[in-house]
Amino acid sequence: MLCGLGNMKKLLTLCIIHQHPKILLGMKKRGFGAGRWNGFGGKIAAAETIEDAAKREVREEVGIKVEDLDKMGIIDFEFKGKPEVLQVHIFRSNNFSGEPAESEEMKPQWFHVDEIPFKEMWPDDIHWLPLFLGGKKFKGRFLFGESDVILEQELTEVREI
Ligand code: 6OG
Repeated sequence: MLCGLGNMKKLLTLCIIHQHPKILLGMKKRGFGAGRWNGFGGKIAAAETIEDAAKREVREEVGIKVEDLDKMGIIDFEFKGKPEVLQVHIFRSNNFSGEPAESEEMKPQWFHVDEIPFKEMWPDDIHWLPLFLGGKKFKGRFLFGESDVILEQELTEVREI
């Protein structure tokens, strides 16, 4: 965890399996973001690389093993009035072993890229998922206000992440 002048960054992973034209999402059943479709991911444990954390979270939440991860983006999420910044490291994988299975945290489902349930996702997703699906890398920052309304946003395509 990085601590600076009054702000704290909490690193999180988010992994979306993309086998064109489908993506695998999970309905979050509990905790932060419950009731929304999202990729799989979570916190980084001590002595774990961000990529290892991403693989572990996918295994724990949907029961599959991913080998090759591409890092596609990094987004800082801020919530008005809260000092904590969530820095989410976003990965893509197009292959895995095992069968996606429901866990205590997530109920998985495949979606065609033309039928992504944006209304039941975090409101930032509609902005960066098109870049992700197009194989573009990006960096961004979103500031959320009450009821998870986006107050400010920055999103830039980058060459290297
Ligand atoms: P746990 O707290 O359950 O991990 N996450 C977000 N994902 C999107 N698309 N938008 C956001 O906007 C997000 N904030 C957090 C990161 C939380 C999971 O939710 C993701 C993690 O995969 C605010 O351990």
